[in-house]
Amino acid sequence: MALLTPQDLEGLTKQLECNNNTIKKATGMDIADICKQIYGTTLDGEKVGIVPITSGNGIITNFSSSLLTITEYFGLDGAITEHPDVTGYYEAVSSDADIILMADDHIFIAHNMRNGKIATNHVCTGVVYAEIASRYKYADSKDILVIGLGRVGYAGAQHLVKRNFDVYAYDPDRETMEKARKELGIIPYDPEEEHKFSMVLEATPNPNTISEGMVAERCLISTPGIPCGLPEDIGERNEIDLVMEPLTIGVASMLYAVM
Ligand code: NAD
Ligand code: 2YG
Ligand code: MG
Repeated sequence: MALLTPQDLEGLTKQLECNNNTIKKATGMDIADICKQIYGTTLDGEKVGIVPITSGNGIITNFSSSLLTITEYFGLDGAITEHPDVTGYYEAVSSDADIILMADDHIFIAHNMRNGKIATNHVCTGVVYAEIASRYKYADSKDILVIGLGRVGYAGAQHLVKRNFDVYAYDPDRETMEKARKELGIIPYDPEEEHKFSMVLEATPNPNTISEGMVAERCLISTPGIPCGLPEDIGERNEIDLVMEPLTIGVASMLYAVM
């Protein structure tokens, strides 16, 4: 799995504000409104314990401090524990944290200690980016394209099917496509075919996954994928609203999911 780098997290607040403006312009709602709509919950100053985790590839510089910035941006009372790992977890629980945030190389969770709810970053990221794409004001139909059906994209596609969109999807992995067709009822999409979408969810770890034949002249591309899958020239030739941000939107979704 591709891990975040400290460079991805540079200028996080600016990236957040810029994306929030794009989302408002494209959907009429901001990130918090979208999360409230998805989960039917609100945040109310909860205490969030952020536990650095050293296992595997270890601490990512700025990861915990970025989580602190995000929790504070959404009006919560965040704190990074002094120690990492089990000692840090003990510290967070002992200091009465309502929600614990922590990640190793495989899974990133939010756990609400009050109500027992637990949420993962990959599912919450897929769901929130899918919801953003689906709320595009200038959509020309209910057709929506999902590019990449891994942990994030599969959850996004599932969310869109539940919301009754016509969900087309593409992943080069045949078994993944077959599973998504059988389990979710997605419509298999062939990237060689000319079918232009005004709403796109891209969730791959690769660049240049989006081609001219896939996108309507005016469209919303909602993509958690790092690096960005949209080639620069396609962005220049079309009127594209691009939502793309490395951490905040997914974490907001996790926080609302456990309320
Ligand atoms: P994953 O490895 O589980 O899935 C990636 C999928 O993309 C795979 O199924 C792969 O076959 C598919 N794929 C590769 N090239 C493709 C192409 N050209 N067209 C279509 N599909 C293609 O990864 P994941 O956990 O789902 O994460 C996806 C991306 O999202 C990664 O870059 C990850 O770092 C990023 N991510 C971002 C956030 C965020 O908040 N921005 C959160 C979580 C993950
Ligand atoms: O506590 C730390 O500093 C580290 N143990 C954090 C490790 C996080 C690893 N996960 C990722 O890089 C992502 N794939 C998931 C993060 C979500 C946003 N892209
Ligand atoms: Mg995010």
